[in-house]
Amino acid sequence: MDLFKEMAKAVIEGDEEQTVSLAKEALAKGVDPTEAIEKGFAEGMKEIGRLFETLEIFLPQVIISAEAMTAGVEIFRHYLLGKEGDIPKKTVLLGTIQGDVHDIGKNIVKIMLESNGFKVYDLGRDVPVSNFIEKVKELNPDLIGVSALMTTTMVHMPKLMEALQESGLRTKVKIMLGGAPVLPEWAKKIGADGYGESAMEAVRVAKRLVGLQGEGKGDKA
Ligand code: B12
Repeated sequence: MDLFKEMAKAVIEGDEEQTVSLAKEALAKGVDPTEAIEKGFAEGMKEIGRLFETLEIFLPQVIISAEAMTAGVEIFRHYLLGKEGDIPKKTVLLGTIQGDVHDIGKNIVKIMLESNGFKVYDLGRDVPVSNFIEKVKELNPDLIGVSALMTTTMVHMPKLMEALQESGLRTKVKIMLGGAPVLPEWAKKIGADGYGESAMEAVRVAKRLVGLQGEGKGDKA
């Protein structure tokens, strides 16, 4: 079986030892971490999503798979952080929106941004709109990245846009949205500067928004 398929299988089976060991194997073989995460682990998580939706598995199994994926991704994170240079960095304030505890995708976006030279302030998950505002004031980031995985929580994104307007911060910071239910048209409609459908796309869009090179199809938002 090829390595990416084994990585996906390990996530599906919720085998944390195996995700860690396969991540190490991928690094030893010189496989690109970004590709390994997206084509290996993330594919496994997609299948878990499908099985959950068709009621073939239940929440505890999703949690176990999520933990296995996180453990594997962490191996790549350590590796990528070790390769960082000292150049001044553009800053990104990142978080999963209010009411939403899904942070696997956001954490992958974080790793990809960090490994592409951004300094990321991670506010974590279930982040109230007011916290984003406070942190923008405190940290003055170049960009805000917001993730939402539920239709019931993405409704807080326009609230964040409004709060930024009202506090006079909107012109000082760019905003990029993502997460499975978020669409580029919607991001555009609520006035965001960019949208990324994957972590790789997030990096391209982020670079464009802060004036570094890079572009992607999510730019249109
Ligand atoms: C794993 C998972 C969980 C885990 C989360 C663990 C964790 N730490 O994240 C647990 C078990 C805790 C969980 C809980 C719940 N979940 Co859940 N969960 C999922 C599942 C199966 C996978 C999500 C995932 O991690 N995908 C893999 C990652 C890699 O993909 P991603 O998040 O999309 O991220 C990628 C891109 O979107 C993008 N991206 C992500 N963020 C950002 C941000 C920016 C700025 C950019 C540019 C890009 C970007 O890049 C990422 C990498 O490529 C989905 C099903 C699905 N199909 O999505 C349901 C799903 C999201 N969950 C759902 C539900 C309903 C729940 C619960 C309410 C369950 C319940 N009934 O009790 C609770 C919610 C609690 C809460 N308040 O948030 C629903 C949401 C439905 C809706 N309303 O829209 C889904 C769709 C399943 C379903 N069909 O019912 N869940």
